[in-house]
Amino acid sequence: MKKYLKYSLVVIGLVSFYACSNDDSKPEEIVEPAKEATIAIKLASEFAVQKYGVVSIDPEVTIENANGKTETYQWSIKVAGKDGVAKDSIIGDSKTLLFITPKAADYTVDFKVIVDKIVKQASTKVTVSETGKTYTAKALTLLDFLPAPGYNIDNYSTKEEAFEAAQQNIQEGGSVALGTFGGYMVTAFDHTVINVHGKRDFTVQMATGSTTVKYSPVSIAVAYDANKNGKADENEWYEIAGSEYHKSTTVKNYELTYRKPNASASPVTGTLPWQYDTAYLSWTDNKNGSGKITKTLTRRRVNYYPEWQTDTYTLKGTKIAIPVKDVSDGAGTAFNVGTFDWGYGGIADPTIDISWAVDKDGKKVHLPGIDFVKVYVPTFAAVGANDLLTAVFEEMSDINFKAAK
Ligand SMILES: [Ca+2]
Ligand SMILES: [Ca+2]
Repeated sequence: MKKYLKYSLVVIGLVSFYACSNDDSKPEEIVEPAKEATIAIKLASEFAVQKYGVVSIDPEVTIENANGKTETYQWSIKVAGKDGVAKDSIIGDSKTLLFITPKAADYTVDFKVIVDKIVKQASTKVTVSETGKTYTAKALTLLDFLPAPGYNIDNYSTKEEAFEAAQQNIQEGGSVALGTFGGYMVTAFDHTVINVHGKRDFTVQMATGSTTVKYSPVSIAVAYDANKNGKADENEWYEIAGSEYHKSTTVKNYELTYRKPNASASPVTGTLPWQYDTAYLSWTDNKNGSGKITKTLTRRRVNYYPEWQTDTYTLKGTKIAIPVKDVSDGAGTAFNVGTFDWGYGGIADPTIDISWAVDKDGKKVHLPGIDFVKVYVPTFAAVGANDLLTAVFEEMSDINFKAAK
């Protein structure tokens, strides 16, 4: 082995492999030592931005003699630790840094390019100024809202009334019922929720169920207002790909059309005592499926269908299977309902990392932060006498938010 040590590291890797599988009788290969990689960085010395604003820091990086090695990037700032000693806090690992911070100050941002064992560093200064505005951790502005049918939705005769009531509930810390599959709401924060590197960023709290009231987790989509027009444009939305996203039972681009129940039709009683009207509310989907939602005896006086909606309406999203098990020997009076592991609202840990966002093809996207969040019900299931699985929104907040001093 000793005779090989004069060669470069690259060659050692290759030779070690041969040494394991072959005896020493193999003829020597003469390989020129590889040239060391060289890295050159051009980075502007100063940037300026307002707090919660995004500035793109885009260095020019030239690498020679990389010998097939891929470069890695690291952006960091110095942050005072609990002991008062400044430590490097990593804030990015892609070539371009989308810098955003909640605190007005001067930041020295360090940049490292690493190729194999060669490291090149550069730094720049970012001046972050105040905006004069005050901010809140919670998303309090409702932009859009449409519940799916459900026994617990708030009914109003016009869409405007329903919207106003939901907006007021959000601002006053109340709740908003979303019904069953596809029911949604879109809310806006008053600041861009920062996608903190390597950390979860916001949380979606939903009402928690009981023995008789069962709720569904909710799916989440996020939008960064990239064009700064204050609106969530169609091409700015990305879905949070949680634990169920890649499962074979998950149906992307699912569409469910609900039909308004005929108020004068006679109820079609089922065989079980709670089945008040088994033909109550018809639905069809875009997978050739169809069926009817049963009205339960307890809710017989409730209108499940939003009164302000016309004869039919369609809701869309990714449909996720949720385990639902009758534990009442088929009487339909008691159920165990499963949950999802991570990446959804209304689960044990409803904190979301913005880095889980994916595009329409399921490809990960990097967002510096998000301004808008859509919450929708991804399940379509009923739990017998306890009626439809629905979801009830309570609160959404930026978990890394620090109130201005
Ligand atoms: Ca994050
Ligand atoms: Ca926009």
